[in-house]
Amino acid sequence: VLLEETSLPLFFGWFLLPGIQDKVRCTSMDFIKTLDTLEAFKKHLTDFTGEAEKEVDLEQYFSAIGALHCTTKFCDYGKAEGAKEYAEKPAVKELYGSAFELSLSALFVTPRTVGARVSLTEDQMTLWPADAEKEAESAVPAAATLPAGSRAHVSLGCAEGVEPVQTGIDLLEILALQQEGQGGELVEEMELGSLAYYGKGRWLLSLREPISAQACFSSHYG
Ligand code: ACK
Repeated sequence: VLLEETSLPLFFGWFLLPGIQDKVRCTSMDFIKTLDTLEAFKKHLTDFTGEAEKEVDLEQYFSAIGALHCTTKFCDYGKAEGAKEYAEKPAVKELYGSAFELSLSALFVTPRTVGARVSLTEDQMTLWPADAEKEAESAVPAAATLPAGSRAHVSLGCAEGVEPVQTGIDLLEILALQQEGQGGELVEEMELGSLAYYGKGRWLLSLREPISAQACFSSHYG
């Protein structure tokens, strides 16, 4: 076996430190619980259930994700395009193991996923792969037209049968609609921030106060 290939991780990313993981989980749970009670959400319930008049318990609907992280590069142990090049980038080598403060600026929910949007700083962008958005083009045609870093997120939960890779795609879809000036009707001011609806069960809560999350840049072998 080629040692070089097997030595590449499943993915590189920022891994949230334990204390802040709990805080993020609690905040997203609060949001989901509150969303579930809103009249506006109930009005669009069929997005989630497929049937009218059916109840949904959002807390049960999504299953939690293991260690919270923000993926930079999915390497698939070297099988993903550009994996080796990414691992060899000077910034990746230099910053491996370093601490960062991620800014979680929004929470979003769709019938598939729950996640947090991460707003990357210029420094953090040195670790962001140039084609991360473009790689999602088959799922979100406008993805490549969005600013670099748009896909940055922390997956918080997935509906049954949904893979975490969907969370970033759902975020890109919402941001593409924002860019086109479509949807995003302001639904209500919540304690945590402003809630907007983007159709087809897509909800985005822009946090009044972004959550600052300490994270370590590292990799995961799975
Ligand atoms: O929530 P995530 O960012 O979505 O974290 C997990 C992580 O890698 C381990 O599976 C992400 N992931 C999976 N497949 C891909 C892919 N093709 N492109 C980008 N990220 C991916 C997944």
